[in-house]
Amino acid sequence: MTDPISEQLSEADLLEAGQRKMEWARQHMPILEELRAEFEQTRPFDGEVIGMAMHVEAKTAILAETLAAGGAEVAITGCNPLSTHDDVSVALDDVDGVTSYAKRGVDGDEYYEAMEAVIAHEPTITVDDGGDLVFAIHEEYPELIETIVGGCEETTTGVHRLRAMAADGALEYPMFAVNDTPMKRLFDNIHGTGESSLASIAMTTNLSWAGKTVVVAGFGYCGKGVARKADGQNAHVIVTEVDPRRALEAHMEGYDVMPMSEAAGEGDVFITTTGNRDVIVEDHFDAMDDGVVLANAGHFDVEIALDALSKKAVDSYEARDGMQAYEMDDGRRIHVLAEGRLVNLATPISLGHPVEVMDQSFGVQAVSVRELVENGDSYSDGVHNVPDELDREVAEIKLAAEAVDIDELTDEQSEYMNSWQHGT
Ligand code: RBV
Repeated sequence: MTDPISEQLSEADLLEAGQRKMEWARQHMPILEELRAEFEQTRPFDGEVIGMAMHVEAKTAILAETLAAGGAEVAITGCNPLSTHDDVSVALDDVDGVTSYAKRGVDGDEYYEAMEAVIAHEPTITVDDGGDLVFAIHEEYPELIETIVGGCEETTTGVHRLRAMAADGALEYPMFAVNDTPMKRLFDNIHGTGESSLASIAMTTNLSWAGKTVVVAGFGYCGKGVARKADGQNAHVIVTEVDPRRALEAHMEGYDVMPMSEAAGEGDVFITTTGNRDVIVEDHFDAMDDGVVLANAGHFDVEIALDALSKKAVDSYEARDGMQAYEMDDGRRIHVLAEGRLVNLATPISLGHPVEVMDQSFGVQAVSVRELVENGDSYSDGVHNVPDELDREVAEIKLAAEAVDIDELTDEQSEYMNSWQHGT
C-alpha cells in the first residue's frame, strides 16, 4: 500500500532535492568554482564568521559553501519571506561550516527571529540583500559593531538604504556596494531581472506575452531589462517614469512613455521596478481593465498598494498558485502575483535570476569579502565602491571560463590613451 504523500516526503528527500539543485547550479558557476579552488588553498576566511541574509536558493547556497570552503563559519537566513527554497536550505545546513535558518513562508516575527539567530553567531562580516541584517545589527546589537570588519550589499534598494544611513552618520562599519559594480548591475539587474521576472509571470499565469500591453514602472537598470525582454517577447511596452532623463531614454528606445494614471487603463500586465512605494495606487486600480495582472520586481513589497486594493475588493481568492484575484464591485478582477513581493523569487515556482548572472554577482561578493579580510582596515565606515580591479578580475575569470579571447592594448595604444598631447 502506498503511504500518503505527506508521509513519503522526508527530511532525506528534501536534502537530496536541495543537493540536486545545488549540483546543477555549481556546474554553471565557473567563477565561484575558480574562487573556491583559490580559497581552499589560501583559506582567507579562517577565523571569520560570515552572517548572510539573502535569497536562500541554489545559487546563493553555492556562494555560502564557497565562503565556507575558504575557512569561514557561515550563518545564513532569507532576505524575503517567500524566496527560500526549503530543500536547498536543508541541503545548505548540511554543508560543513554552514548553518541555515531560512524557511519559506515565515511571518514577520519568524523572519526577524531567524535574523537574530544569524546575529547570535556574532558575525565579523555581513553579506546582505536589502539591508535588513545590517540594519538589525545597528538597531538591536550595536555592541557587535566593534568586531565587524565590514559587509557587502547585493541590491539597489539595500545600497540606497545604506547611503541614507551613511548620510545620517548612522552607518558604523564599511560596506561595499556590490550592486553598483559593472559585473553585477549590467548583467544581474538588466538581464537577470528581465528574464526571471518575465519567466515567473509567464509560468505563474500560463499567459502569453505576445500581443500584450506591458506597463513597466521605472526605467532604471531593472526596468530597462524588463522592458527590453518584454519587447523581445512581442509585447507592446509602456514605460512610466518620474525622472526626465530616464523618461527620455525610454522614449528614444521606442517605448511609449506616459503617467501611470494613463497607463493604468492601457495595460494588461503591470511590472513595478522602481524601488519606491505607492507606484500603483487606488486611482489606478479604478482605471484598470478586467483581468489585469500586477507584479512587482522591486526589492520590497511596497510598490503596489495592496491594502487599498484589498479594501476595495468585494471578494478575494487565490486564482492560481501564487496569484491572488481581487474582485471589484463592478465585477472587474485584478490579479496580484506573489503578494506584491519580488515576482522573480517569490511565486511558488520562482527560481530567481538565471544561474550565469548570479555567478557574476556572487563572484563579486566573494572577492569583496576577500578584500574585507585582506584590507578591511583601510576602509572607513560608510558605503564604498568595490575596487575596479576586483570587478575586472571577476570578468576575466568569466571570459576564460567561456573561452572568449580578447585583444590587448599595444604599448603605443596605452601611451596614446593616457596622453593629452595627441590632437589633429
Ligand atoms: N537575486 N538573487 C537571486 N539567488 O536566485 N535572484 C536575484 C537568486 C538578487 C539580485 O542580485 C537582486 O539584486 C536581489 O536579488 C534583489 O533582492
